[in-house]
Amino acid sequence: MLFGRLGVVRVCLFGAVVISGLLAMHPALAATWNVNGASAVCSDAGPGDATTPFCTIGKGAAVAVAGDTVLVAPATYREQVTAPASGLSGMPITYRASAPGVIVLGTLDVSDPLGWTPTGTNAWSRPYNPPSSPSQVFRDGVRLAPAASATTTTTDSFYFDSVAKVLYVDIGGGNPGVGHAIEAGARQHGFRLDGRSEIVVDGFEIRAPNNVGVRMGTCSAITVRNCKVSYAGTFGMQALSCTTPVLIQGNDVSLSKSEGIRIDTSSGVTAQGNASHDNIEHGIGLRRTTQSQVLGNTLYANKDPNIMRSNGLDVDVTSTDNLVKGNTAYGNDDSGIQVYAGSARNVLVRNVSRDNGDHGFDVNGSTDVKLISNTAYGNASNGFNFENLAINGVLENNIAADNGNLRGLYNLRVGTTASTGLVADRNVYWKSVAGDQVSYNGTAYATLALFQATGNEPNGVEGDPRFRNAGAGDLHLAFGSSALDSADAGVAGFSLDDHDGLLPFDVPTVADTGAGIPPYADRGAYEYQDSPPEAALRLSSHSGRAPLDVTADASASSDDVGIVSYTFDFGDGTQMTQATPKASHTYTTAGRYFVVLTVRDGAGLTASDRKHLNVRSARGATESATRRR
Ligand SMILES: [Ca+2]
Ligand SMILES: [Ca+2]
Ligand SMILES: [Ca+2]
Repeated sequence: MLFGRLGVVRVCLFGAVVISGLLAMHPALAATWNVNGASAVCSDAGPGDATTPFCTIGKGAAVAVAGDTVLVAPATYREQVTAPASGLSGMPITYRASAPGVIVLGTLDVSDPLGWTPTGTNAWSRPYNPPSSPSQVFRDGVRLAPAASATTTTTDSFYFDSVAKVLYVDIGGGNPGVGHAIEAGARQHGFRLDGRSEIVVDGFEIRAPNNVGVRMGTCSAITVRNCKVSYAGTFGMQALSCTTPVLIQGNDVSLSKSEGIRIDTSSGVTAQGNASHDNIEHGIGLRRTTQSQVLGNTLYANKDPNIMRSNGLDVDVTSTDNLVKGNTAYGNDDSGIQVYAGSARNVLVRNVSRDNGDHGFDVNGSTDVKLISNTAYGNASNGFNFENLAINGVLENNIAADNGNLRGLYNLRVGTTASTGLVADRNVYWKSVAGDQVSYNGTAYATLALFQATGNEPNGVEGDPRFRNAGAGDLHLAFGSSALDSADAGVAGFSLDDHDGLLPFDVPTVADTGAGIPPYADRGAYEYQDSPPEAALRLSSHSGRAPLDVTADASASSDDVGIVSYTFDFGDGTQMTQATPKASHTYTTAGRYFVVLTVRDGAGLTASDRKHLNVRSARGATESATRRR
């Protein structure tokens, strides 16, 4: 960056506290503080410029004021970054990784064999007194189990005596440091942003803190994006008692001992486009949180090996009035998305929940929850489940397919205390094997028609949604789906843009039986989009003497909506575009030609096919030396 400006700012910074006021008037003076823990010449006593960077992120944090950037180069930083100051509106303090590989590590290396002493059991011990008592210890990157005492360790476990400050590690008898990398928890958090506002944290890799990867307590105006958090001792990220705006975006959070992302007692928090997976508890958890948004996250493989309790998304403990849109939850041990315990008036729209260990969508003890345009497929229990006084639910425009097949369960279950006020309409039900579609108010219904006799689902459909490739997790709709052009776009909570951000497409060959505007929106999380055509060309002849008559036949070409034009390029300068699939042409000159067919559908999507052709000289004529291609 601009060294001249940096120089000016540095002079100012070393000058006085009034700098933040000056910067507010002169935002162009914002400084960049360089940190490079891998540099041989780094110094926390130096200027923090590109030539002599700081060694620690903490030093950059200590000097940064509103508008500044702490730019951190790739290295491993064994520190907790505690933000000591807030930015100002429009002038945040930005912590940014300059490239991938900026690792904020929460552990200390205790691999040195001489540091360990044998005990009377298989455990070895060493004095250990880090800033934060270890909640976890790793052998060669693998978490050891916590033991209850120093004398009851088992193989691959640890115990920390927090009074005597002694760490015990049991790897089955040997010295833990011989042939192994042992890392023990030493710092509470990766980043701690408590009480701060106007902070941006961007691009860091945060590993194995004793507690939280990125901790945001009593915060506002915080953005945490593009970070990778793994092996947090509790939550990968935690927003506690935060107020709008807080943006948690584009992060990858995994292997937390608790939830990947926890949002607690907050409002106006947006979690968007994150991947949260392989955590021991939920991918994302909301508690006591309102007016927040969970958008477009991918939540998978969250699982506690000891008990089924881990959901992709858990909206829980009076978390009301939130928007849950466009998320994908799959392969979680418990339900994909659940709304629990007094979490009223949440709107779930355009989400996909598939192949989870319990329900696709589970609404329990929470009233007035709207489930609009979601897709539930292949979940072990019910696709959509309402129970325990989850009254006044709204279920419209959803697809429920092949849920509960192996457990004798249902695409939709509404328990006896949850049926009051239910509005269920315009959903698609499908089972590819025998089984009841619905359980409603204590009665099972084998078909949608039988369920419709209860007065529900006047516009429901029982039919194959024709997912593109359900076995591979692709639940986009294929042509001929039972979900096409039939959703109610006027229902409260409906989203015109689908799970992928695409708008409804009107399939001309499918009658528009939807309601609202437009009347051709589709049911489920995805809007069917026009597919490109397939071109297929046949020639009546591939060789012969000039003059050679050839008919090009494109009638085996196809399109989901219909081909509107066929273009034939015969390769000798003759080209024709027409609405019919056959064209004839006479070659008069010997040569080798390619005939190219291009078909175009009504949306302008094209596809091509080509065939080659050999025209020999006319009988008696000298073999032409002219050969084309
Ligand atoms: Ca449509
Ligand atoms: Ca249509
Ligand atoms: Ca098409």
